[in-house]
Amino acid sequence: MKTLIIIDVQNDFMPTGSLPVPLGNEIIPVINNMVNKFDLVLATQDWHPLNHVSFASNHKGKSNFDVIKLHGKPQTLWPNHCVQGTKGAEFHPYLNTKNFEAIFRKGTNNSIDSYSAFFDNGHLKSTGLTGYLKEKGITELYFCGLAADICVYFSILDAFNEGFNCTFIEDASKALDNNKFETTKKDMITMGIKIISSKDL
Ligand code: VGL
Ligand code: ZN
Repeated sequence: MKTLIIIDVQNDFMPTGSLPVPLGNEIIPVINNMVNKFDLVLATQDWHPLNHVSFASNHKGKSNFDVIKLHGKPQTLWPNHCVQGTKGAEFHPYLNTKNFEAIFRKGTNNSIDSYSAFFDNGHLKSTGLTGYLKEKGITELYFCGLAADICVYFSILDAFNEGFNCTFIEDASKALDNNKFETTKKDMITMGIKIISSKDL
């Protein structure tokens, strides 16, 4: 069963949002035009409480994009984004969500960040996505969305390590930092993850 996982296509990651991904809005028509090529379409939402540890506003004296140590690991501090129940956390209004079979929310625990659709950043807690996919016998996953160098990348890494066959759809994704994206792409190629264009589907 050919399965698409659409990562975090939410208002706050759009050019007019609080944590803008350059040209993030350009992927909407690309995604809408390809969803019918899949047997199953799933999506994620970054879904933070207002007191989330990844927000610079919750750390006295810290600024957006500072990096701190959290549970012994580097944590980037972000502007407030995708706060549960706000407009910014909603899917982009033009994204066709009609055929989404399920939506997985992540980053809901205030004390740990979660870039991947599968696990939090400390790999302490699963979102249940692996179990959901394995129960359905799914082996082949396609990924797209925002941000290509962060949440899409970490979702693909986890999916690969969970034994799924992974493909990244490049023109249906945009990166927050294009230099970092080049590195993550090399990583993906080294691991044997396929990188395609939606035209190849
Ligand atoms: C994301 C930074 C913080 C993402 C989420 O969806 O890529 N990036 N939270
Ligand atoms: Zn976030």
